[in-house]
Amino acid sequence: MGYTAEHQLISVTEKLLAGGLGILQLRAKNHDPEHIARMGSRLAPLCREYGCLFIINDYPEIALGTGADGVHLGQDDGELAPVRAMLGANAIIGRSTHSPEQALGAFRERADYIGFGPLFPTGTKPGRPAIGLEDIAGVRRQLPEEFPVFCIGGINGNTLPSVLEAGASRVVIVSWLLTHPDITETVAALRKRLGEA
Ligand code: TZP
Ligand code: MG
Repeated sequence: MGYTAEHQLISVTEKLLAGGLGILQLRAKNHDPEHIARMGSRLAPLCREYGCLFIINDYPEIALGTGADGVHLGQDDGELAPVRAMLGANAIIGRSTHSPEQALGAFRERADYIGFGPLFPTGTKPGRPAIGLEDIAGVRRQLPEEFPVFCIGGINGNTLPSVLEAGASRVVIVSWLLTHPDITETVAALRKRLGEA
């Protein structure tokens, strides 16, 4: 990642944080671990300054080395227990889930939160079938109320009302936020709306 891309990442992050972002995940599929570690080392203190949790996707050892709050694992990223042993009881470990069965499985292996989706088709995860909104209420019902379920995938200003109506209380939004002309305002408005949901 060159200087401009790094600078852009920091600048976008500052805009997100200024709007009151609650959690930031560094997900950089096309970058090598050294770059991810370098970016993580810059983003971790920035997030802390704003009181935003910071999670590294895919690499527990980078989460450990950068002082991130935790790590996010996909379905193919192995068992959670060894990662917990590496990062400690206070680390936040999340898991991506794509069905009610996987959601329950992640809860049982003691994930701290799950991502649930993609609800809608999304260019951020091409080829991954959308699961729709029908299962959100069921997943919410089968898990304790305080267990965080983050609905993800294709959420934007148009789809958000239906996602909230389906029972979601937390959302992950990537492309809609990052392409919005006013990122800070949009995060602030979303926070307000989700607080009311
Ligand atoms: N996993 C399921 S959907 C998704 C990930 C990482 C990306 C969601 O991105 P967007 O751009 O908000 O649709
Ligand atoms: Mg992964």
